[in-house]
Amino acid sequence: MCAERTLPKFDTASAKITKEEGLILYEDMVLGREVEDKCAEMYYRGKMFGFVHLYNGQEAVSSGIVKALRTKGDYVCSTYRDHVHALSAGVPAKEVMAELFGKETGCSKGRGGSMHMFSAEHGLLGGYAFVAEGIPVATGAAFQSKYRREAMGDDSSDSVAVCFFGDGASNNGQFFECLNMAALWKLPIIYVVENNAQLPNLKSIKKLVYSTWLGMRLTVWMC
Ligand SMILES: Cc1ncc(C[n+]2csc(CCOP(=O)(O)OP(=O)(O)O)c2C)c(N)n1
Ligand SMILES: [Mg+2]
Repeated sequence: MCAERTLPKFDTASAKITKEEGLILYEDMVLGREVEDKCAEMYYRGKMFGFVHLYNGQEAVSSGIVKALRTKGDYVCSTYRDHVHALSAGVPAKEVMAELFGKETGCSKGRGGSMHMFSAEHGLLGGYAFVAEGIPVATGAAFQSKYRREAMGDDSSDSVAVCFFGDGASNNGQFFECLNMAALWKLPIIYVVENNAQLPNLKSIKKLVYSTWLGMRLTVWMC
Protein backbone atom coordinates (compact mmCIF):
# COMPACT_ATOMS: atom_id res chain seq x y z
CA MET A 1 0.00 0.00 0.00
CA CYS A 2 1.13 3.53 -0.81
CA ALA A 3 2.44 5.36 2.31
CA GLU A 4 0.76 8.69 3.02
CA ARG A 5 2.96 11.72 2.39
CA THR A 6 2.61 14.98 4.24
CA LEU A 7 1.91 18.12 2.24
CA PRO A 8 4.55 20.88 2.31
CA LYS A 9 3.79 23.68 4.78
CA PHE A 10 3.25 27.14 3.31
CA ASP A 11 4.14 30.24 5.27
CA THR A 12 0.97 32.27 4.72
CA ALA A 13 2.21 35.10 6.98
CA SER A 14 4.87 36.04 4.42
CA ALA A 15 2.37 36.16 1.53
CA LYS A 16 1.28 39.77 1.56
CA ILE A 17 -1.06 41.47 -0.88
CA THR A 18 -1.54 45.19 -1.19
CA LYS A 19 -4.92 46.91 -1.02
CA GLU A 20 -4.81 47.44 -4.80
CA GLU A 21 -4.09 43.75 -5.46
CA GLY A 22 -6.83 42.78 -3.03
CA LEU A 23 -9.30 44.97 -4.87
CA ILE A 24 -8.34 43.42 -8.22
CA LEU A 25 -9.05 39.97 -6.79
CA TYR A 26 -12.27 41.06 -5.11
CA GLU A 27 -13.56 42.77 -8.25
CA ASP A 28 -12.80 39.66 -10.29
CA MET A 29 -14.60 37.39 -7.81
CA VAL A 30 -17.67 39.64 -7.70
CA LEU A 31 -17.73 39.84 -11.49
CA GLY A 32 -17.58 36.03 -11.69
CA ARG A 33 -20.45 35.62 -9.23
CA GLU A 34 -22.65 38.22 -10.91
CA VAL A 35 -22.16 36.75 -14.37
CA GLU A 36 -22.95 33.27 -13.06
CA ASP A 37 -26.08 34.46 -11.26
CA LYS A 38 -27.34 36.13 -14.41
CA CYS A 39 -26.42 33.07 -16.40
CA ALA A 40 -28.46 30.85 -14.03
CA GLU A 41 -31.42 33.20 -14.32
CA MET A 42 -31.33 33.18 -18.12
CA TYR A 43 -30.83 29.43 -18.30
CA TYR A 44 -33.80 28.69 -16.05
CA ARG A 45 -35.91 31.16 -18.03
CA GLY A 46 -35.12 29.05 -21.09
CA LYS A 47 -33.08 31.71 -22.86
CA MET A 48 -29.84 29.71 -23.07
CA PHE A 49 -29.50 26.34 -24.72
CA GLY A 50 -27.38 23.28 -24.15
CA PHE A 51 -25.71 22.53 -20.84
CA VAL A 52 -24.65 25.25 -18.43
CA HIS A 53 -22.35 24.43 -15.51
CA LEU A 54 -21.96 27.13 -12.90
CA TYR A 55 -18.93 28.02 -10.78
CA ASN A 56 -20.58 29.69 -7.79
CA GLY A 57 -18.46 29.28 -4.68
CA GLN A 58 -15.24 28.52 -6.56
CA GLU A 59 -14.49 32.07 -7.78
CA ALA A 60 -11.55 32.61 -5.41
CA VAL A 61 -9.67 29.72 -7.06
CA SER A 62 -9.94 31.30 -10.48
CA SER A 63 -9.16 34.86 -9.33
CA GLY A 64 -6.28 33.89 -7.05
CA ILE A 65 -4.52 31.84 -9.67
CA VAL A 66 -5.30 33.49 -12.99
CA LYS A 67 -4.70 37.02 -11.71
CA ALA A 68 -1.19 35.96 -10.66
CA LEU A 69 -0.38 35.21 -14.32
CA ARG A 70 0.75 37.67 -16.93
CA THR A 71 -2.08 39.07 -19.00
CA LYS A 72 -0.13 38.28 -22.18
CA GLY A 73 1.95 35.18 -22.77
CA ASP A 74 0.71 32.76 -20.13
CA TYR A 75 -2.00 30.16 -20.75
CA VAL A 76 -5.18 29.15 -18.97
CA CYS A 77 -6.93 25.89 -19.76
CA SER A 78 -10.37 25.21 -18.36
CA THR A 79 -13.10 22.60 -18.10
CA TYR A 80 -16.81 22.70 -18.93
CA ARG A 81 -17.16 24.99 -15.85
CA ASP A 82 -15.31 27.70 -17.74
CA HIS A 83 -17.16 31.04 -17.68
CA VAL A 84 -15.33 32.45 -14.67
CA HIS A 85 -11.91 31.22 -15.80
CA ALA A 86 -12.55 33.14 -19.04
CA LEU A 87 -13.46 36.30 -17.10
CA SER A 88 -10.36 36.06 -14.90
CA ALA A 89 -8.22 35.56 -18.00
CA GLY A 90 -9.49 38.93 -19.22
CA VAL A 91 -12.18 37.93 -21.71
CA PRO A 92 -14.74 40.77 -21.53
CA ALA A 93 -17.99 39.80 -19.74
CA LYS A 94 -19.90 40.94 -22.83
CA GLU A 95 -18.11 38.33 -24.96
CA VAL A 96 -18.67 35.58 -22.39
CA MET A 97 -22.36 36.42 -22.15
CA ALA A 98 -22.70 36.67 -25.94
CA GLU A 99 -21.13 33.21 -26.26
CA LEU A 100 -23.68 31.83 -23.79
CA PHE A 101 -26.44 33.17 -26.02
CA GLY A 102 -24.79 31.67 -29.11
CA LYS A 103 -24.10 35.04 -30.68
CA GLU A 104 -21.49 35.82 -33.34
CA THR A 105 -20.02 38.44 -30.95
CA GLY A 106 -19.15 35.72 -28.40
CA CYS A 107 -15.52 34.83 -27.67
CA SER A 108 -15.92 31.61 -29.72
CA LYS A 109 -18.08 33.37 -32.33
CA GLY A 110 -21.16 31.76 -30.81
CA ARG A 111 -20.12 28.31 -32.08
CA GLY A 112 -18.89 26.98 -28.72
CA GLY A 113 -21.45 27.94 -26.11
CA SER A 114 -21.11 27.47 -22.38
CA MET A 115 -18.54 24.67 -22.38
CA HIS A 116 -16.24 26.01 -25.09
CA MET A 117 -15.05 29.49 -24.23
CA PHE A 118 -11.88 30.29 -26.16
CA SER A 119 -9.71 33.34 -26.67
CA ALA A 120 -6.29 33.27 -28.32
CA GLU A 121 -5.85 36.92 -27.40
CA HIS A 122 -6.19 36.17 -23.68
CA GLY A 123 -4.27 32.88 -23.71
CA LEU A 124 -7.46 30.97 -22.93
CA LEU A 125 -6.88 27.54 -24.42
CA GLY A 126 -10.50 26.61 -24.06
CA GLY A 127 -13.19 25.09 -21.98
CA TYR A 128 -13.68 21.38 -22.66
CA ALA A 129 -16.83 19.29 -22.42
CA PHE A 130 -15.04 15.99 -21.87
CA VAL A 131 -13.73 15.48 -18.38
CA ALA A 132 -9.88 15.78 -18.37
CA GLU A 133 -9.77 16.81 -22.04
CA GLY A 134 -7.91 20.03 -21.27
CA ILE A 135 -5.07 18.33 -19.38
CA PRO A 136 -3.12 17.22 -22.49
CA VAL A 137 -3.85 20.53 -24.23
CA ALA A 138 -2.34 22.55 -21.36
CA THR A 139 0.55 20.09 -21.09
CA GLY A 140 1.21 20.63 -24.80
CA ALA A 141 1.22 24.41 -24.32
CA ALA A 142 3.78 24.04 -21.53
CA PHE A 143 5.85 21.67 -23.67
CA GLN A 144 6.03 24.11 -26.59
CA SER A 145 7.14 26.87 -24.23
CA LYS A 146 10.02 24.75 -22.96
CA TYR A 147 10.84 23.31 -26.41
CA ARG A 148 11.05 26.75 -28.01
CA ARG A 149 13.32 27.95 -25.23
CA GLU A 150 15.61 24.94 -24.87
CA ALA A 151 15.59 23.25 -28.29
CA MET A 152 15.11 26.32 -30.48
CA GLY A 153 17.10 28.79 -28.37
CA ASP A 154 14.30 31.32 -28.02
CA ASP A 155 15.10 33.04 -24.69
CA SER A 156 11.85 34.99 -24.81
CA SER A 157 9.83 31.79 -24.51
CA ASP A 158 8.89 31.68 -20.84
CA SER A 159 5.14 31.00 -20.82
CA VAL A 160 3.55 29.18 -17.95
CA ALA A 161 0.38 27.15 -18.43
CA VAL A 162 -2.29 26.72 -15.78
CA CYS A 163 -4.57 23.74 -16.14
CA PHE A 164 -7.81 23.62 -14.15
CA PHE A 165 -9.75 20.40 -13.72
CA GLY A 166 -12.10 18.77 -11.23
CA ASP A 167 -11.53 16.01 -8.72
CA GLY A 168 -13.43 13.68 -11.03
CA ALA A 169 -10.90 14.27 -13.81
CA SER A 170 -8.14 12.73 -11.74
CA ASN A 171 -9.70 9.33 -12.46
CA ASN A 172 -8.95 9.71 -16.16
CA GLY A 173 -5.92 8.17 -17.87
CA GLN A 174 -4.85 11.48 -19.41
CA PHE A 175 -4.35 12.85 -15.91
CA PHE A 176 -1.72 10.19 -15.11
CA GLU A 177 -0.02 10.35 -18.50
CA CYS A 178 0.28 14.14 -18.50
CA LEU A 179 1.43 14.54 -14.92
CA ASN A 180 4.11 11.94 -15.56
CA MET A 181 5.29 13.79 -18.68
CA ALA A 182 5.25 17.14 -16.92
CA ALA A 183 7.24 15.81 -13.97
CA LEU A 184 9.79 14.01 -16.16
CA TRP A 185 10.33 16.94 -18.51
CA LYS A 186 9.96 19.59 -15.78
CA LEU A 187 7.39 21.50 -17.78
CA PRO A 188 6.31 25.05 -16.81
CA ILE A 189 2.78 24.07 -15.83
CA ILE A 190 0.54 24.36 -12.78
CA TYR A 191 -2.19 21.74 -12.44
CA VAL A 192 -5.08 23.00 -10.33
CA VAL A 193 -7.51 20.41 -9.00
CA GLU A 194 -10.75 22.05 -8.00
CA ASN A 195 -11.84 19.54 -5.40
CA ASN A 196 -15.48 20.53 -4.93
CA ALA A 197 -16.48 16.99 -3.90
CA GLN A 198 -18.85 17.08 -6.87
CA LEU A 199 -18.22 13.91 -8.69
CA PRO A 200 -21.41 12.45 -10.13
CA ASN A 201 -22.00 8.69 -9.89
CA LEU A 202 -20.18 8.27 -6.58
CA LYS A 203 -22.10 7.95 -3.30
CA SER A 204 -21.11 10.48 -0.59
CA ILE A 205 -19.12 8.11 1.65
CA LYS A 206 -17.12 7.04 -1.39
CA LYS A 207 -16.58 10.73 -2.22
CA LEU A 208 -15.11 11.34 1.23
CA VAL A 209 -12.69 8.44 0.89
CA TYR A 210 -11.93 9.56 -2.65
CA SER A 211 -10.99 13.09 -1.55
CA THR A 212 -8.42 11.77 0.90
CA TRP A 213 -7.10 9.42 -1.71
CA LEU A 214 -6.85 12.29 -4.23
CA GLY A 215 -4.62 14.25 -1.81
CA MET A 216 -2.35 11.25 -1.38
CA ARG A 217 -2.27 10.64 -5.11
CA LEU A 218 -1.19 14.19 -5.95
CA THR A 219 1.66 14.23 -3.46
CA VAL A 220 3.36 11.53 -5.54
CA TRP A 221 4.23 14.08 -8.23
CA MET A 222 5.24 16.73 -5.71
CA CYS A 223 8.18 14.70 -4.39
C1 LIG B 1 -14.74 11.78 -20.62
C2 LIG B 1 -16.06 12.08 -19.93
N1 LIG B 1 -16.67 11.12 -19.22
C3 LIG B 1 -17.84 11.39 -18.58
C4 LIG B 1 -18.41 12.62 -18.66
C5 LIG B 1 -19.72 12.91 -17.91
N2 LIG B 1 -19.47 13.79 -16.78
C6 LIG B 1 -19.86 15.07 -16.82
S1 LIG B 1 -19.46 15.88 -15.41
C7 LIG B 1 -18.69 14.54 -14.76
C8 LIG B 1 -18.03 14.61 -13.40
C9 LIG B 1 -16.85 15.51 -13.39
O1 LIG B 1 -16.46 15.83 -12.07
P1 LIG B 1 -15.30 16.82 -11.82
O2 LIG B 1 -14.18 16.57 -12.79
O3 LIG B 1 -14.96 16.71 -10.37
O4 LIG B 1 -15.87 18.25 -12.19
P2 LIG B 1 -16.93 19.17 -11.42
O5 LIG B 1 -18.23 18.99 -12.13
O6 LIG B 1 -17.00 18.74 -10.00
O7 LIG B 1 -16.41 20.56 -11.56
C10 LIG B 1 -18.81 13.47 -15.60
C11 LIG B 1 -18.28 12.12 -15.28
C12 LIG B 1 -17.75 13.60 -19.44
N3 LIG B 1 -18.22 14.84 -19.57
N4 LIG B 1 -16.58 13.31 -20.05
MG1 LIG C 1 -15.65 17.84 -8.77
